Amino acid sequence: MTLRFPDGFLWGGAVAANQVEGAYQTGGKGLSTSDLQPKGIFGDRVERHAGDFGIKDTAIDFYHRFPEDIKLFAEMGFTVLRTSIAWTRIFPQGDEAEPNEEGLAFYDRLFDEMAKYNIQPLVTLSHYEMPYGLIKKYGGWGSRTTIDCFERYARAVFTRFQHKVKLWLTFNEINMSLHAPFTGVGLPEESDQQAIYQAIHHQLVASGRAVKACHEIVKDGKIGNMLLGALLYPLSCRPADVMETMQQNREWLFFGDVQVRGYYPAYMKRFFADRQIQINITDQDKRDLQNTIDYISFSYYMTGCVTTNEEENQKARGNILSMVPNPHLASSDWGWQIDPEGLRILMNLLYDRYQKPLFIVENGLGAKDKVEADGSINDDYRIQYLNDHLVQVREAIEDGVEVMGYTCWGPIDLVSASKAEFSKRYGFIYVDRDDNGNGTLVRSRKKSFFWYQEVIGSHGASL
Ligand code: BGP
Repeated sequence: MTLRFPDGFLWGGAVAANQVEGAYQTGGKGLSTSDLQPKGIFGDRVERHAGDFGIKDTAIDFYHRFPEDIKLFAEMGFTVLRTSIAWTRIFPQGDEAEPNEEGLAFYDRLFDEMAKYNIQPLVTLSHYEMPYGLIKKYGGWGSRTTIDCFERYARAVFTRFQHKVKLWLTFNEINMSLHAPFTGVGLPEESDQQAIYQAIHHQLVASGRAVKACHEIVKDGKIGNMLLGALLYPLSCRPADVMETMQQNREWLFFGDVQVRGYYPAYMKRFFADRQIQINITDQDKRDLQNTIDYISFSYYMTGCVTTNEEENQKARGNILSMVPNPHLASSDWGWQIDPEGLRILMNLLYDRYQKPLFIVENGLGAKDKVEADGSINDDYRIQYLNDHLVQVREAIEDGVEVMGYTCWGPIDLVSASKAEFSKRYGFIYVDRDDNGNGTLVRSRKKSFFWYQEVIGSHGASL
């Protein structure tokens, strides 16, 4: 049997505004939550003053250098590029009556540049950032006013870019709000579960409203959700471990269940009751939630294990979620366990559960790269990781899973989200910059650049 990728399968990469653009105070942009977290999404929140050092302030200066970068993506053969719009370029404080023309004009230029090479944009409305103005004034997603502001923002960008952008996503890794409340819902880290779930509810309502607006405004447009694909396995076959694993998987699948089905799943009734959480859900909220997404997108980096054994639990590690290590898997330098087969398992699980097309919008290996004396970068470890994962995507397609495309994370080196480091690199394109902000920002092609070019050129046959 020859396994193949379907016609129309989109190939590309994914970046996020706050991790590449820089220019954090240019063009009328307001401060976002990301600007206040110079040490990453788990770092402390700080007040910013002009001239403070934060690696994301310049990032890779994509704001000014995007024509060169898009040209390099085109050289690899990209047919899609996932990026996000910085909400604060469009509504600097979040609650203005009218959008900021300079911000809109920037994204016009960016999408026009992509169009020159037939690269389709896939745009996330909010990737780990929101206007700080909405937090100061209303308390972020704790307030229903934020829902209205988000809808105004979504309608403004759908209207402006309706002919240039057909593929949209609402909130990046919406389930991360549980682990990084400030980044996810604009609440203090010490917020209790009651406050966090109410804010998440508001975000889910806003997601529904954005879906409705997209369907009204963007002809032939499609809008999806975005989940951190946090697949968990039981560490043992003890029924208690299997049960605990099911419960923990539900904590993230819950978001997909609401966004795909349009209502809260039955299991959340007991989940909330056990924790004395009461969500205020209005009749209008219920109607808004019924605007369900067209496709499911997700990130996939690793899997982890769950156990009810206290001693084993002490070994939990991994810097995004606490997972118990799987003894059968190797780890990246950052402790993320590498599991290509898990991607096939996850894709089957999501497709069985939802019967909606999937889009893998993030996948990749963060690693330290070495520049050789002749300037070459031989990132065979990255090639191996991506190759192994793409082989499993192809298997999942053969299993019957409908897949729209694949955008690996960080096709060009960028600032890492979790710790705002620069030395954790994902790119096919090297950017000369270090953790202290030194470097020329000059771009160069790594070995993986040519590998991916061949993969895309052969539509996956070279894998
Ligand atoms: C996801 C985020 C991205 C990204 C990626 C890699 O969670 O959506 O923004 O950065 O993870 O994580 P990191 O940058 O911490 O290595």
